[in-house]
Amino acid sequence: MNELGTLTEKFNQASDKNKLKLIDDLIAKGEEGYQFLREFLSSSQGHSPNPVLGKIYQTLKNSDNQENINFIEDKIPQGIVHPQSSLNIDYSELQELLIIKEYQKADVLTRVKLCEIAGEKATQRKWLYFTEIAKFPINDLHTIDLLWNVYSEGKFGYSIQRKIWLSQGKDYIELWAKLKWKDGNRWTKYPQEFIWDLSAPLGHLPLSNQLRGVREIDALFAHPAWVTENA
Ligand code: MD9
Repeated sequence: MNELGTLTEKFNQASDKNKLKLIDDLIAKGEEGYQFLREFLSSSQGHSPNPVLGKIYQTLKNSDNQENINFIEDKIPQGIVHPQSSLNIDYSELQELLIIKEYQKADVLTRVKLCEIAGEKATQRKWLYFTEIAKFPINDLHTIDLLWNVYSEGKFGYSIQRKIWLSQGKDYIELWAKLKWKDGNRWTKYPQEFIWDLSAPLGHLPLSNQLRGVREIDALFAHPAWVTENA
C-alpha cells in the first residue's frame, strides 16, 4: 500500500483526537490528501457536526486550492452546522466568523447575540441580567456552543468551560486561572491580553465579562441546556 493509503487507513481507525492531528498530515500530501478530505466530508453529510468535520471544513474552505473552494461552494456553502433558534435569530454570521477563525470578532458577536436572545432591553443595556439568562431557549444556547466547539477543534464554548468548572469543584477562582482570565492576582486585560487563536488554553473563549461578578456565568452554567444532555 502507498503512503497515502497507509495514512487514510490510520485516519479512518483513529480516535477523533488523533483524527484532528492526522488532518495536518493529510494536507501535507497535497491534492490526494485534499481529495480524501473532500470525500470524507461528503460522506459525513447527515452526521452530526463535530470538531473533526469542522476542521476539515475550515481547512478546505480556507485553502488556496481551487478544487477545494469549488467543492465547498457547490456542496456546503454555509458551513456544516444548521443553526437552530427558537427565536428566529440568525447565527450565520457567527458561523462565518468562526469558520475563518476570526475568534475575536466571533467573541464580540456572541455577546451581541446573547443580548439579542434576552431581548430589546438587554440589547440596549449591552449586558445581561442572570434572570434573563435562565429563560434562554435551550436551542439557541446549544447552537452557539456547537458553533464554537465545531470550529475550534473542540477547544472553545460554554459546555467546555462548564466541564472545567465542574472538574474544579465549581470554584471560580480555579476556573479563571485555568481559562487564563486571571493570572495570579491580576485580571487579564480586555481585549489585548486575551488569546484570540487556537494557542489559547482550553475553554478560553467565549469570554464572559466578570466586571459585575459571577452571576452571569453562573446562570449560564446552571442552564438546563447543559444538563438535559451528557454535557
Ligand atoms: C473574561 C474583574 C469581554 C471596566 C468587553 C465587554 C463588552 O460588552 C469595560 C466597560 C464595560 O462596561 C469585556 C469583556 C471582558 N471585560 C470587558 C472580559 C472579562 C473577563 C474577565 C473580566 N473581564 C474581569 C473584569 C473585572 C473587572 C473588569 N473586567 C472590568 C472591565 C471594564 C470593562 C470590561 N471589563 C470589558 Mg473585563 O464593559 O464589550
